[in-house]
Amino acid sequence: MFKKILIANRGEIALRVIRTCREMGIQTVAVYSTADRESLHVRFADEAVCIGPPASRQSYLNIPNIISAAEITNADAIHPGYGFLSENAEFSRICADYGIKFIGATAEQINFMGDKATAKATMRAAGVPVIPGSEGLLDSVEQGKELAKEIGYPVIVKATAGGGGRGMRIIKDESEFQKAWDDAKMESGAAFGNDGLYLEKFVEEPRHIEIQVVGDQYGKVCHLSERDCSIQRRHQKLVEETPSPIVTPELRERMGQAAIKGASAINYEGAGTIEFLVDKYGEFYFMEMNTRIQVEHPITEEVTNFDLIKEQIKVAAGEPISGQNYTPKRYAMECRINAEDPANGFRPSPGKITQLHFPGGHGVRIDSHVYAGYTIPPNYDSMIAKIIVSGQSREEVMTRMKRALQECVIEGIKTTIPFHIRLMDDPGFKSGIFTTKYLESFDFGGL
Ligand code: MV4
Repeated sequence: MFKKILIANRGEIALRVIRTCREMGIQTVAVYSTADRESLHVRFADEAVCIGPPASRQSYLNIPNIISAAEITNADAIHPGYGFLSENAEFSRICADYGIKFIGATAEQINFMGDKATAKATMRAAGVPVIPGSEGLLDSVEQGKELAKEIGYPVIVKATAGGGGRGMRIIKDESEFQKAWDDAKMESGAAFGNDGLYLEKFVEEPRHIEIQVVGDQYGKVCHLSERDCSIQRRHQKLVEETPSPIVTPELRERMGQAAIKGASAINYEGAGTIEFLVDKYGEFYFMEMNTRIQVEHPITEEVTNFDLIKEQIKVAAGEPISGQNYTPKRYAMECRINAEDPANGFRPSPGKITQLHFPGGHGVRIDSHVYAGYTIPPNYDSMIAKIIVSGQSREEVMTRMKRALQECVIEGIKTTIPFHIRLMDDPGFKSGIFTTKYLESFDFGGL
């Protein structure tokens, strides 16, 4: 087992990793930017190293500084959390070169899954259902139009280097094709330095459902069922829940087996997520694979009793997994509390938290790094807390979540709490029948 892990991240996920390390008897090293001197991850870690100024590029994305911090503290592994360097192939490779275990995917796996057309081809070859479309990249706009005519409009062109909704365009008919193509090419070239595009049938009003997998170094992969992440706004998830209200035991079994096939095909080791779109007919299709721990991992922990960070660390250290798939018996939901104003287009609201009280009680878990008197820096992600609630039914979880949200006091900044309270009372949300477009027509007025 590792003796010392450096956490190459900040905020709640840095704390989350430190907590599990402490329980496992593993020493921890925090790294921090000058904006995060007063952060809890710095105080809770056994050691802390300043790695640069506030800008992410110069601190949390600064590979030489992070490797130096690991070298001088003698860390034998690095946990990258989510975001930042968690899916950076170069960083994974450099850690390996320095003999530091990267608790995440190999450089090869990250490159494979980071190129979406390649990822899709790999999954298709492994027998995972994929959305009908081009085989690999499109060579020309003419080829794209030809294919679109065959499979039928609407179609979508996507940047192979994209993901999370960037560099894609929906095309309703052939007259829109040229402009959508030019725009997507331009945008992806500028954003990713790679303007390769592929084409798919556009799936209308889907649900976003992802399967959590864990693999070990001996080729065994298990799945821990799904998370429904359909409640999101502009590709930012706001609420996640498990089990999904629309996933039947039969669908779960098929999606779970597909996820295992996909992860096994790339010898996946560690915690990963296979994202699927589920259409209105209940058909599911591979969308992307995330080779990191995700923000919403706690809802899976609450229903399975696994500590997913501990699983990541154990498999990275070479321990085998039991290989049991999971069938849900409980319910869990997460609300992301962001320092944003939901009444004004979710505009960021950094600043000082003057008063703070987090909810507690039966079935309530808070993952957060903030405290009364903490100043939220403007440089990073606006998420300040996750309220995670579990219970015996979806109804119980929604009631408990509303109670927890009402108990929560955060003064000095605006937060997404008023939105979440309204959502817990919303008939459409309560029905369990909604799509990824749900928030497009949600009334955010007067929050
Ligand atoms: C799609 C799609 C419909 N049809 N692909 C959005 C993020 C990126 N991972 C892919 N995305 C989509 N791909 C086809 N062929 C609709 C989306 C999409 C979406 C997916 C999941 C959750 C929210 C979404 C919001 C808008 C579009």
